[in-house]
Amino acid sequence: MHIKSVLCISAALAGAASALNLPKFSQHDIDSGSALAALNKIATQNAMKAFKGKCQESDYKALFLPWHRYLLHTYEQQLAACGYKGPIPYWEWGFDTEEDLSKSPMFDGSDASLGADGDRVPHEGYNMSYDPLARSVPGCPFGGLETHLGPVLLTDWGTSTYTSVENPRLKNTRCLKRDLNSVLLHKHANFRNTTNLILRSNELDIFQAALVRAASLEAVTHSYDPRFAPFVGDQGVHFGGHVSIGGDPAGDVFLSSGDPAFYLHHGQIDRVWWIWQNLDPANRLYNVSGTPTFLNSPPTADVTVDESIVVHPDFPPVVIKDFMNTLTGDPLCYVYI
Ligand SMILES: *[C@@H]1O[C@H](CO)[C@@H](O)[C@H](O)[C@H]1NC(C)=O
Ligand SMILES: *[C@@H]1O[C@H](CO)[C@@H](O)[C@H](O)[C@H]1NC(C)=O
Ligand SMILES: *[C@@H]1O[C@H](CO)[C@@H](O)[C@H](O)[C@H]1NC(C)=O
Ligand SMILES: [Cu+2]
Repeated sequence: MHIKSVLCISAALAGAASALNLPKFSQHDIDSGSALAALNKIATQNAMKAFKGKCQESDYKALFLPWHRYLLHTYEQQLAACGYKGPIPYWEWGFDTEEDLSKSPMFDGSDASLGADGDRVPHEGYNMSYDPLARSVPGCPFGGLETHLGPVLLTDWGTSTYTSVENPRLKNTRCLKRDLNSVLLHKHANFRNTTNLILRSNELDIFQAALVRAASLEAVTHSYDPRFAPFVGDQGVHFGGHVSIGGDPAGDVFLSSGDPAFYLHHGQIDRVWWIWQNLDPANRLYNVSGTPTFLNSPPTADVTVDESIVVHPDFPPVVIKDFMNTLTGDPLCYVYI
């Protein structure tokens, strides 16, 4: 969303790259983000080639990616109803992995940010700051924003235990908190992580597993059925973005969308999927893989693009197929740049 921040490609990677006719990237290109920008550009060119100019103004597994794309779409519609005419920006994690996240344009307290870094409260656990947004500079964007649901599964700072309330649907008003952590972002969502995820995942099921719950790309490929790889060890960019925002409710697996930063993080998730799709649209644009149940429990049939996804409670079910291609104009009409 903001502008600023030794060649040793493996045999597998070189093979993958040449199959798609991609340029060869040096390690420096990959680590600096210029490879990711180049991949985005190729994906945009491919997407525009198929574009016929008819756009008008206007859970995990197979569903994970299209479902969140629909969620972002509903959010954008809600923002438009409130007078916001722009698109949802994406959070390019790679720009924010070297410095303290409080210096990120996302979180620096400037007018265009999503709030400032609050007072630091030392704590154990990830050993990072604990930033209660409510205590941040008066007048800062979202300062004092309240959250009402849950918690459902909220990490207790300094421990590996969780807080939950008996009925998470009851109103439980408290101030939004964050626990910004660029170390975790660097560990899971640096430019190398994101670019390798795109370059090395030739199959959708590998891509999904590595993005959402990778032990590592290698473990996904060799140790598990990628469709059902468990959440263990070194997780992927999706986890990285979530935990580096942290706090309440962003650190709650079930309620993380209560922090406005969620939508910029998932904007980037959608962008990464979009780039991956549009590097090979003939094979990837309409491909879904997996089953609709979490970790396939209970076992269910493979999902197809003719099935529906639902974002409760205010939006109608939509057919997955309509959310695979972002350039049909019905309903989606966007590219990433
Ligand atoms: C936590 O950070 C403090 C200050 O940087 C450091 O002194 C301490 O050793 C760290 N603790 C752990 C467990 O890493
Ligand atoms: C879709 O992805 C799955 C999993 O990666 C793969 O097995 C299947 O062949 C792909 N289908 C198409 C049409 O590319
Ligand atoms: C992400 O990058 C970090 C640092 O380069 C590395 O330690 C980690 O294993 C990578 N994660 C994955 C899933 O590749
Ligand atoms: Cu998420």
